[in-house]
Amino acid sequence: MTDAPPPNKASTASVEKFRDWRFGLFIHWGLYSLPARHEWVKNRERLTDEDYQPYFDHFEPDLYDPRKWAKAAREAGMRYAVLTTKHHEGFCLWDSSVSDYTVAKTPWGKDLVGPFVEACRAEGLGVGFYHSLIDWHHPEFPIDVVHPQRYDEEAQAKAAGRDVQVYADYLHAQTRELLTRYGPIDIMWFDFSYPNRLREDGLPGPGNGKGKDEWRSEELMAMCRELQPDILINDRLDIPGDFVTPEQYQPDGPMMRDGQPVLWEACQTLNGSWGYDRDNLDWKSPEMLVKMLVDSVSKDGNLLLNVGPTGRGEFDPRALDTLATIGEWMRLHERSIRGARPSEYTAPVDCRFTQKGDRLYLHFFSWPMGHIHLPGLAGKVKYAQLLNDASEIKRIVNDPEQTAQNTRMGGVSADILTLDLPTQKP
Ligand code: FUL
Repeated sequence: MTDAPPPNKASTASVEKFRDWRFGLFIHWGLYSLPARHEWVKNRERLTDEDYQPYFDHFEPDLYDPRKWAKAAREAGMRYAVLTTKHHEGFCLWDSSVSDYTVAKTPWGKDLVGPFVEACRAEGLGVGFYHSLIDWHHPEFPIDVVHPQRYDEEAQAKAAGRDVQVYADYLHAQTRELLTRYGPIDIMWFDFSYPNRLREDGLPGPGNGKGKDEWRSEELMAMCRELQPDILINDRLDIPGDFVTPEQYQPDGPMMRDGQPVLWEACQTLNGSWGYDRDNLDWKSPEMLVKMLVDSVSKDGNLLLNVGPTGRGEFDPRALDTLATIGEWMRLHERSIRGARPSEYTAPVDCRFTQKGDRLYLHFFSWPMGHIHLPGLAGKVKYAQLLNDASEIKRIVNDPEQTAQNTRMGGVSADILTLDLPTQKP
């Protein structure tokens, strides 16, 4: 007999699996990949449904090969992938039986989600579905104050007659389809909770706190767990989920909820957009992204790194290069990431510790050129080596010079372990 998880919480096994993965791929793909100017283009440019229709009429990703995506993720050292089944624009990447606004009705004409799930499974990746709670296309979606084209009076009046429960039924039916058609799914990544704030002009803003009533969040979450008992659900339904999702920032330390540590995953873009954004030049360097990964793991979190495929279904070469460079780093340093946890020791400035069993990994964000002093670690480290080539690092315990310096400076600690490092960063 297996232990059924409590209805409001994922099982410990699912939580630990997710913690061990540490690094995942986020994929934002939809009609917005065609205008190629950010996934919020419909909102940002106040595009009407009519303006947006050409993207539906021209959606034909003839180069779509999710095995290539899954392979690129695997080689980058990622262990799971989360795909946008539907983003805020409302377009469905699968042949939903409750909507005509699906890939099945575009020139492409067939399901994209099933092949994605199969490809991930073939590469041994966990699978997650991102699903937007808001919908700029559905006729009964209530007044959407974050979608400025509906701020005008005419739109407000129209929205007043909308039946939010019809939309909630639709949302629930779609979630049910996603969780029954494709076998076991590891993660349900709903998006998003309305931020709790007023608009600048003082009118009630998106922070009306009504999300969970509009979406019937508790019922929705219970259904997900009933259909997929091992699933993990994020925190964007306006009720607590299994993990929290800091977006585009690294938290200061392990994340807490009600005074207790909480499972977390930072999501980050490769550039200034989640969807494919052709002209965006704001790319993060692979080095910066590796630091984000290390930083997350050192604080007991995961990193979900995003790629926005093109309208033809490929990853931009710049994204592939970045993933390959991260993969090269992971090839040599994966042991310090996969399954690793934070350490009880405090790392020196500009360094991070991760730990697995009795192995302590010290990561340098800037190379100290010579040696580094680790207070409190003398006598605790039996052997030290560089991770990339296993070459020995000489250890000096309570270096007399260092001790003298400490004494001159007021004495920091008597238990200093000094590591003798190459002057050149390996
Ligand atoms: C946000 C969305 O509005 C963005 O487009 C993106 O999907 C990000 C992960 O979540 O809330």
